[in-house]
Amino acid sequence: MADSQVHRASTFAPVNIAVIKYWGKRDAKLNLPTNSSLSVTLSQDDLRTHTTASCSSTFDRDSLTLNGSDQDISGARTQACLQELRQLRQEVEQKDGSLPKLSEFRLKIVSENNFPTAAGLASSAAGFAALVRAIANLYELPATPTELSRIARQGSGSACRSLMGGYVAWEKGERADGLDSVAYEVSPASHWPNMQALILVASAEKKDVSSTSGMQQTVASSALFAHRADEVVPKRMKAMEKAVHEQDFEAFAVLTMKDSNNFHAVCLDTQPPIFYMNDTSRAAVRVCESLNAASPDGKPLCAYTFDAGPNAVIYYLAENEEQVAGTFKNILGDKTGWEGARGQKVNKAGA
Ligand code: 2P0
Repeated sequence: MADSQVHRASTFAPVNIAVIKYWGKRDAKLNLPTNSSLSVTLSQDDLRTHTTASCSSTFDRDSLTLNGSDQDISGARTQACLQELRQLRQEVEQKDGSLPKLSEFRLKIVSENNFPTAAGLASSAAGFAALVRAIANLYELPATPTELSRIARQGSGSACRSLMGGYVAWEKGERADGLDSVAYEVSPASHWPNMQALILVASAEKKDVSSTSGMQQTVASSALFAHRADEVVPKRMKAMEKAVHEQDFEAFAVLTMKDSNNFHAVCLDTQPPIFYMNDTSRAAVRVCESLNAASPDGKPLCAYTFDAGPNAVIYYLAENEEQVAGTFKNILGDKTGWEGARGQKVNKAGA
């Protein structure tokens, strides 16, 4: 008799915000980056994707819904993730013949984001990380977070960094097949527990230029880009890992702000130019700069960073909450183009 049972597994994956940015691919098909990157994983209690993966002999097609609407999963990136996970399950089934043949069943994937999709809030990162881990859990794969990061990377580059909590690096790798282009934990969140992030939403609308096409245009046309990828980022990766290991907020803040500005400079140097930051974003930079200029010991109190959109993420230490978050929230009260703010903790991502 055919097995009509529905097998199911669920997981959460958090958003990560890079402090050394990924921008540029050395291999678009395998989704391999031109430079390494480093991010901070935010608490999954707030911004996160929740995904349930199920499979059954009764399902007639693979499907994915996001916030209730059916998604196209025929793209090469999603297919690469599904095929690889199925193949790994097949290998497990071949070793243990008593296991149900889940690899032969169609998959139903149901995802919910609790934040705006594609508005520069790292939705694809949390989305693909949750998709890959939910299916890996469903298939009971004996894979480590680093192994899963290699699969999630093929869905969306930044997703590989959302499979771990705390401070996470994505090593660009040297191999043409991408097997060494994976994420690793630099330090767990508990190593630097007073790190905080404040997300300032300037616009929750979908961004004009997708990251994928924006970075391709940058690689093809920016004269500054090679210098960033070859010279600037490799030095900053080392310096940022050191700053995290030593809990050196001054170094962390300076590197974070410089790398955000360098990334937006190569966007501006792209043909046609890409403007992710707007006047509201620049106002946040000025607030941050004036807070830092007024710091009693001359050391930065906060650091801004902007991804592929106008929203700001402000990193600061808990002891400076009142000064930093208080100042930004007062400004928000003046309605200067901000739609809202969300304080984030940097916690360990749960499995
Ligand atoms: C980052 N961003 O490191 C950088 C900073 C945006 C700016 O990773 O083409 O959506 O899916 O691999 O991961 C956004 O790029 O791009 C990104 P794909 P992804 O977080």
